[in-house]
Amino acid sequence: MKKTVFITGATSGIGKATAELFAKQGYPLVLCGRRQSRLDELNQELSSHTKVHTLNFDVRDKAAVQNAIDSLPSPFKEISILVNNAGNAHGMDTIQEGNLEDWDAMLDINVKGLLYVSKAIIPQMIANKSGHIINIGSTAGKEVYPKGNVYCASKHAVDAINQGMRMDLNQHGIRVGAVNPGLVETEFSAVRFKGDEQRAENVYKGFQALKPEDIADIIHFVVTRPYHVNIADLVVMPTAQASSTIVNKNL
Ligand code: NDP
Ligand code: 8X3
Repeated sequence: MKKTVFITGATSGIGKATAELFAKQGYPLVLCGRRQSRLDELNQELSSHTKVHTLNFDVRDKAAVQNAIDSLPSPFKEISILVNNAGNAHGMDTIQEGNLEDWDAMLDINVKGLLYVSKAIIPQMIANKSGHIINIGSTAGKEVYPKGNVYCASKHAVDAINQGMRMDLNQHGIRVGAVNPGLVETEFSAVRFKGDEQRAENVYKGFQALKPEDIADIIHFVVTRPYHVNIADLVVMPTAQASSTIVNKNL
């Protein structure tokens, strides 16, 4: 029997591609997001491969997070692999022009949401003396770029939380690691630019961005290493990208 994988932000992009890959490998899945129609579609699409349970909650709502996880039926209760993926950038402004609601969204979702989900799942991993947590960070958690201020801060926080989690859970035999992608073509920029499709498309124009399937593949590699191997921190960029601000559009 394969281990149960719990994926936040499974309705789109990296989370969805990860759900699809793990489903094909036969892992029981708990898939989370806020868009119920997408959760239903995923459930229908993936149930031919594996057992799927969907949970609809906003990671910002700590009571909803705990209730959703408490509500899991017994075949899904024992979570062995947690992929902390839900998150987005909201806006891209100088600090002086930044929007307070965007700042709240990024810190509440990318940082506090990740903490709430982890806090609800870690106790049973400790009780089972096993578990694997993969935190989806970003190159934005390794460097800062102009107008990236608060998004970068949120991902730097994920980097710190990843390290802290690994230290604190070490005594319990729980593996913790981060996957930090560069530019991946998903709904990320459409969310960041609030539906301005042209602006979102321009982000990925003129070079081959990473695909969400590339990150899913890496997450699968990370979790299929032998137990004594923990990929603690991994950075992956498109070949065309050298840093947040250097992208070769002439390849
Ligand atoms: P998408 O916008 O395609 O997916 C984001 C996912 O997060 C969706 O499934 C969305 O589901 C979920 N989500 C967003 N807000 C909430 C919330 N408040 N509560 C619950 N779920 C939420 O973007 P990506 O796939 O690109 O992003 C996934 C992760 O990867 C993020 O953490 C992002 O920061 C990170 N990342 C992305 C990169 C990129 O270039 N695309 C690069 C580096 C890191 P729903 O709306 O249904 O709730
Ligand atoms: C997403 C990558 O460069 O758009 O985390 O911030 S970037």
